[in-house]
Amino acid sequence: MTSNVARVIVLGCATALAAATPLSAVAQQDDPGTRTIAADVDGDGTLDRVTVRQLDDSTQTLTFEVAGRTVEVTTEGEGFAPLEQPRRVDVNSDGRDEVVLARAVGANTVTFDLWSYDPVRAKIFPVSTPDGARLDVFEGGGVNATSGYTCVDHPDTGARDFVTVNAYRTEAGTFDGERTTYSVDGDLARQTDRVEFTAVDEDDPVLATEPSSCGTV
Ligand SMILES: [Ca+2]
Ligand SMILES: [Ca+2]
Repeated sequence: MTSNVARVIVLGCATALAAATPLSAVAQQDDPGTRTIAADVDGDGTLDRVTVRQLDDSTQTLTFEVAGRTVEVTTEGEGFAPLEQPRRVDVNSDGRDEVVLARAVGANTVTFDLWSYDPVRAKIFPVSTPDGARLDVFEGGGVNATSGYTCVDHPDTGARDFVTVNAYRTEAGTFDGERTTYSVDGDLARQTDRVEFTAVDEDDPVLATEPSSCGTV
């Protein structure tokens, strides 16, 4: 299984185990290997339960309880605890929430995937670029780099773009990098703009990101 392929399980083994646990108990447990949030992943106006659960050192499950059904995907996830809280976002402002899920936590940078629920197929998909590669989202960077994501609204059309920023500090102390804009439709992220920059100061607006602009952090 490559990093770009997610194994999708609907009502799989782990889900069956979860189903045996009363929902109230799940909500109240303080398990560092599990995180639950509410998000409207199908866009019907009702919040759905979203749970990430660490299975082993390299695998985690993402479970949506939506419209009376439990849908789950098993994907890569480092064995870190406590788990990063999944983030409820709406990266295209269509009223259907996506979920930002940590895949790897490094010393300075967290790598995220963006997950989208398809109500028609009743499956969870990683947001990917047209070539099938997962859209990598990075945050952090430490002293010598900076990465993040932000959303840009277009009030005239109601559209919202998803923007990633990745830059590295040069020996001169300034930053070189890129700011890439995507239009996300379902699980497909089309690049609509890409700006490369060099020698910008750390407070330059081109480096600015505000995750909360994509929804609830
Ligand atoms: Ca819903
Ligand atoms: Ca959305």
